[in-house]
Amino acid sequence: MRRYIHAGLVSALALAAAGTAQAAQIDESEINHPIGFAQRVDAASGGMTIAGVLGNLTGTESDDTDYFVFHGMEGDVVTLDIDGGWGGARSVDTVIAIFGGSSNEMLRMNDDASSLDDGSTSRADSRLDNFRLPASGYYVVGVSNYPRYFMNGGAVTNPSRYKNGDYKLVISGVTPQVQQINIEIKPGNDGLAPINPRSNGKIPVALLSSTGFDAMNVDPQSLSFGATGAEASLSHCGRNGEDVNGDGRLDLVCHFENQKAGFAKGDLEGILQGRMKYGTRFEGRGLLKVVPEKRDF
Ligand SMILES: [Ca+2]
Ligand SMILES: [Ca+2]
Ligand SMILES: [Ca+2]
Ligand SMILES: [Ca+2]
Repeated sequence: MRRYIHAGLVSALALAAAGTAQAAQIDESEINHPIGFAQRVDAASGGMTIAGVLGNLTGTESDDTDYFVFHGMEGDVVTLDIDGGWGGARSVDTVIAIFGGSSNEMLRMNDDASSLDDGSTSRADSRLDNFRLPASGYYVVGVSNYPRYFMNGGAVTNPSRYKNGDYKLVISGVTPQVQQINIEIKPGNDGLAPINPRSNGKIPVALLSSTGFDAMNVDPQSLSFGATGAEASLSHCGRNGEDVNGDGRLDLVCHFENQKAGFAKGDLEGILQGRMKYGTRFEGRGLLKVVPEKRDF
């Protein structure tokens, strides 16, 4: 599990969940097994629906187990719910479990739900209700089929008895993470980046990759930048990464419309906000100085 934890370089702050936000839809991306290859999933709203398939939907059945990893906060009360496994394209009797800690200790497991829910036609669909996360960090959800039960560490019993089918995994109750990243406004400029709010130009901003943040996995369309961070000022991002600060990692340079960024006299920093392709939100702040035309002084 430790491989998912970014050595404390990434600070996370809890953000109140937006109650009205819709659950994110995420497609499973193989190869997401064994447990060390779990697919990273996160949602800005704290709720997500993952569309997955155990093995093949037609033809010969194959050996498949699916693992997904998300970040949650201590005290989050999380529900993991399988829908449509039974009665899907190829009915499969699912088993799910949640793992945590550096050795992927199995924290809870369910085969058949204790009651039917809206998304399921059979209790063969698994559901783990109200699991309280014991600590802030990364948790792995495993999806398997009966009678391949999970064990500590993430492997399954009866490995040869695989069954295939599609399913939806609904994860709810997770506090969304906001990752803090480093940015550089007007990279290459020594000292404070000068911003003239009246300019019709664009402001380049470098999103700096680090141990825990790969700028090349940013969803460019999600970016906003300006005085508050919410300004829809994006013009475009570079197609390819470039190593702006010479640390050997590719950074992403994006350009924002100066006038839409909303800077005014007295502003001391610019705020960038966005999301990773896998859903995690991030924010970065950079120094600047506003330099109005001389007649304003
Ligand atoms: Ca799969
Ligand atoms: Ca898999
Ligand atoms: Ca269900
Ligand atoms: Ca089951």
